[in-house]
Amino acid sequence: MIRSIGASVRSVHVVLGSVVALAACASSDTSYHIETDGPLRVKDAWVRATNVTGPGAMYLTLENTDTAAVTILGAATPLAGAAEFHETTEMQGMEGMSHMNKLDSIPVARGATLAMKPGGLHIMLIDLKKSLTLGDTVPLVIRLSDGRTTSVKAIAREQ
Ligand SMILES: [Cu+2]
Repeated sequence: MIRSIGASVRSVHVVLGSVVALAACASSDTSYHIETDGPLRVKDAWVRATNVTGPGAMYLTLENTDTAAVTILGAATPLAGAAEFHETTEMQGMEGMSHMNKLDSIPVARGATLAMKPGGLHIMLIDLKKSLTLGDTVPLVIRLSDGRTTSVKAIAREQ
């Protein structure tokens, strides 16, 4: 199983194709940075470099190495007003348009891996407090329903 998405989903916003095309580019970076802290093992965490303040997007792969299922409830970074877990989906019958749903909780089964990448699951950084230039580090803390946290450091890159 690659991932399981929580049932608790609500609609946040609709974005036009031009924005989404940017987000759909697959990563070609080969860096394989692994961080282990708490019950989640995180690797290859990155944010899209942006020279404007506004929403940013973070991607990472996490594995639940705990002895039981965990539930992700949220995330926070000092560099943004809010960090939300979103999933991008194509809107049926409306070419070029996609839709982002905010996930209020994300269950991750024991041993399961959750891959966040452009065009799918991502962490939206809302109200970025500074531009993200190549090589910048963005710290983020992921919060679980049992109160535990996992710290992540994401590197800014182009895609
Ligand atoms: Cu989003």
